[in-house]
Amino acid sequence: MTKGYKMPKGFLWGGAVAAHQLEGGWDVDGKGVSIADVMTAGRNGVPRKVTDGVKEGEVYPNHWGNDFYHCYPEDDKLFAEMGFKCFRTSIAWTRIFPNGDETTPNEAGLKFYDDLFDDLLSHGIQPVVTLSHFEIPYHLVKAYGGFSNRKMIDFFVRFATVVFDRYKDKVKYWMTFNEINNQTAWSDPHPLLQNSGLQLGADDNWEQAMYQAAHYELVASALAVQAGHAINPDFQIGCMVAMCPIYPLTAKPADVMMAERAMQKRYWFGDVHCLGEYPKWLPKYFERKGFDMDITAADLATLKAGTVDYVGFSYYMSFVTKGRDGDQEYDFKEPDDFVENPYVEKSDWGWQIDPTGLRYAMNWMQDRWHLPQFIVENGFGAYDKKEADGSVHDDYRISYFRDHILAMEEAVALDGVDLIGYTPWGCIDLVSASTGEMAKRYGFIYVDADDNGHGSFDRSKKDSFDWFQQVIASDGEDL
Ligand code: P53
Repeated sequence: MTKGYKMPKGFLWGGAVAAHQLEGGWDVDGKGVSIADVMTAGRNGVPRKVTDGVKEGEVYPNHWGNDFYHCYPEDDKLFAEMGFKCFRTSIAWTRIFPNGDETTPNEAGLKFYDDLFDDLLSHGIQPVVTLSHFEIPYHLVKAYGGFSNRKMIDFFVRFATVVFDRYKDKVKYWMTFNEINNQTAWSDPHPLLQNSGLQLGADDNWEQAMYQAAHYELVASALAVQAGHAINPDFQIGCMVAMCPIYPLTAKPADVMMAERAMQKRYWFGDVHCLGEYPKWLPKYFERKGFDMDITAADLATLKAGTVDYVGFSYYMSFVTKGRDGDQEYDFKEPDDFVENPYVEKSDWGWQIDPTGLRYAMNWMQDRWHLPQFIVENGFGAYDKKEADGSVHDDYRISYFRDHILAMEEAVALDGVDLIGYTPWGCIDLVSASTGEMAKRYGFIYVDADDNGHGSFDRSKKDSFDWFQQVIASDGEDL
């Protein structure tokens, strides 16, 4: 056993998921079609496809997820048994506003989350809720072009206000947009579709479109923060960034400058969310690139007035980049400018395993954004083998968690980072966001289902279940 550091009293140990990746029930009780419902299954190295609506004969794994929509009472019991203090999930926008542009919400959708939150609370587990986790209503994509359209701000704020008001006594911790900065990478087609509901071809100026959509999202987020605080001043409303620190390959000055620019380009979203203003380099960059941005003075005032209460972030891996000698512009482009890190191992999906990077990132964010932090995703996607007796010996997962939790505890105990909680990703097996696979498993709880939705969907405990239970019971001391 490794000895860790005890986390402070009230620390929120838990687990994290997103509605579209586990609920299933994609067309029940009045739910509309979301982006996630038109994404087919991919595989390791094979991207998912987006179809124009739901098509006969295609495989859409988010339609069934792990059937949490029907199984949550059983799952909540298992979470409670592990000792969870909180559970992060998202609200499927299309359960509340099936098309996204209605004015009256769908009562059956609202009731589902009332029942889910009540059940969690009855086990002493507080819900932590993401408003938009990769699943904008598909109608808003088709009819409005997603967040390329300023009208989306109103639709999002209406959705946020309805659920803030409905769950004001059940939910304290909220996040506006999941991994808002995930869209800085260009890989056809989904980061922009998943994050912002933009469907662009390789010939479109995707980069300008990304900055514009992100701006509207940041304004929408700032308005939601203000609306939420007006509804309940005790709300804690955070941002959510995908934190993958980017290192220079060597001490060569050009490598260091490129890594600095890479960090600026991946994390300016956090500057706006937390500090309420655009960093100085960005308007210069828009000018140099000739991007004609719709950013008004009123928008800038909104951003300043709607800063977040905490930094929610995911951490899975770090990246590395290198400079180009004599290039004054350092126009880092993701993923083209990434290089391999010779010092770390990788998962079967090529994700670089780097626990120290978590501690590094927590220090970096503390110094830059000066806000409490909440690790709302961290975990290890792996192929698991279920033995004949039903057990799953996932020692590789335990070892990933042990190293990362220790790094997190060092950031708190030794470096003074103010950390609200820790919710490992996919605490119960669910559909992968990037590949649509079930085979890329993250859970402490195994779900008997394959990539095509075949299986009993029965739940069982992996070895990591008992291990994480012991971590929580010891407040993080027994790793
Ligand atoms: P999957 C890319 C890089 C880091 C995190 O990812 C990412 C992504 C996009 O896939 O997404 C987050 O399932 C996201 C979750 C997602 C999880 O990480 O691709 O917030 O929805 O499932 C893990 O292995």
